Amino acid sequence: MADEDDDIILSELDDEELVQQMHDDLYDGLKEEIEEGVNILLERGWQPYDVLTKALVGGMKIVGDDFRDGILFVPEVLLAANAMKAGMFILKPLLAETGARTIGRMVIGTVKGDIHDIGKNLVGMMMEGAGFEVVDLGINNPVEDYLEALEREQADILGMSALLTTTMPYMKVVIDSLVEKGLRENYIVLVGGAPLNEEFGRAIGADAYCRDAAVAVETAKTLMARKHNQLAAG
Ligand code: B1M
Repeated sequence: MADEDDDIILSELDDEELVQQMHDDLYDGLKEEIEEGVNILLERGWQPYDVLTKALVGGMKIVGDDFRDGILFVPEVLLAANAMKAGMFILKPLLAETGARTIGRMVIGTVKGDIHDIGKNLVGMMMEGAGFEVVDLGINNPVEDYLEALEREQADILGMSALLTTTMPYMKVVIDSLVEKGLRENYIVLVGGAPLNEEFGRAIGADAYCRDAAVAVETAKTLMARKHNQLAAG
């Protein structure tokens, strides 16, 4: 695909063609082209959130489908992920600009055994954009890391991400640990990741399963407001 794309001048494409081309470029792991595409859309007045969801997340969905179907393999998917991250890097400060005051502090990390971090990073970015403070623990976190960070950061919210059916049960290990230590009620626990669903969130004792980053923000706001009301009521 790269050869035939050599002559394409991104700035000459209309919005729809450009988004389509960015999906192709993400698929091909073309980091610089993705950066250029993101900048062009922003210059054309696109909202950062729309660039993120339509051009980047939309493109990653195609990568995911072909990975699942054995058309793409780990090295290609890694390149696509790097290109996606480069685009997210440009959008991050712009998404954060919309936030005003701190409405809560969240510790977030991908669980032990799992190295997927794009979705988790996106949630962190959107939470910051909405006015939360976010402490990102990165990937492959054992229960001790979560517990230590929650205490150290005096966090309100624990966010956990898992993208593998083999790693999602680890979320329950973390929640059970909070229960055992009598700390569960101190935190709002939100979980997310492609293989999860609401039923799983309920079954492991999370406060909520969040389908995507926007839902994570809305859920965090609602549950924080409820927490403040409960505290005020004594
Ligand atoms: Co992986 N991988 N991968 N992978 N990978 C999946 C998850 C998979 C579904 C692909 C497939 O088969 N279709 C499959 C899992 C199958 C399963 O468990 N049922 C899979 C596999 C099998 C694997 C390996 C085992 C492959 C191998 O080695 N043979 C391996 C595992 C490594 C490990 O973790 N130990 C592996 C490796 C990799 C790469 C390293 C190549 C790369 C990760 C790079 C990186 O993250 N830095 C990768 C990628 C990129 C994917 C896919 C293609 C894309 C994931 C992604 O970034 N999506 C993925 C396919 C898919 O998901 N369809 C796949 C975009 C992102 C924006 O969406 O992460 O879902 P997502 O996040 C969303 C929501 O889920 C939610 O909000 C986000 C934003 O809207 N959300 C949260 C996520 N976390 C949240 C936390 C919250 C709230 C909401 O907290 C409050």
